[in-house]
Amino acid sequence: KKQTPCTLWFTGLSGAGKSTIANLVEQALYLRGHHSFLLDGDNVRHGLNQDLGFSDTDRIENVRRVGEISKLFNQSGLIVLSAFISPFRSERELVRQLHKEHHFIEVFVDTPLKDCEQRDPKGLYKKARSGEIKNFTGIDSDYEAPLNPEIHLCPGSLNAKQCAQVVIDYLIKHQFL
Ligand code: GGZ
Repeated sequence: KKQTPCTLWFTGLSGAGKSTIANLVEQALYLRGHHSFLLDGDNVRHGLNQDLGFSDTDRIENVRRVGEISKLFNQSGLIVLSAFISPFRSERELVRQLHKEHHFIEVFVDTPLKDCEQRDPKGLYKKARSGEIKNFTGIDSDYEAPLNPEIHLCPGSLNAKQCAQVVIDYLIKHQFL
């Protein structure tokens, strides 16, 4: 089915819902007959980027590599969904510049820290608070929220399925699908 390749770049805190929403968008794209590829910590940090940790320098390199991979998949015609905290504005801007004009779609998954910390599905915030994990985003490592994202999702007021629908509607409205 006809599609314009683009990268949906999901950014937000750990536990914000990036991967959950990205997975639902991918499912919806598949059902509509589109070809996409999802990149997240699970398939990238265990393989290509297994040499990287969570220092600022390593996160910057993580995001840079994922940006380059996203671009390559775009060039092969795919819609890419990348779900990484990607905490720094400047690296997200670099990834935007790598992409063809208007083909980088920043999706801010705006779940407040207190909500992420309350849910804490993997117990990581608890460990970060106790000092067992260092450099944890939102606790002792920065998160720079997007200033002007193409899509701003508030999972506090919409469920994951509704958030995914907002993304699909954006793609249709801007003629990517
Ligand atoms: C943040 C960490 C950390 C630290 C491990 N800080 O909720 P999760 O578990 O599944 O998602 C988080 C994931 C973040 O990896 P990213 O590649 O998205 O980060 S970045 O874009 O900043 O490079 C979390 C887990 O890894 N995790 N230690 N210190 N998240």
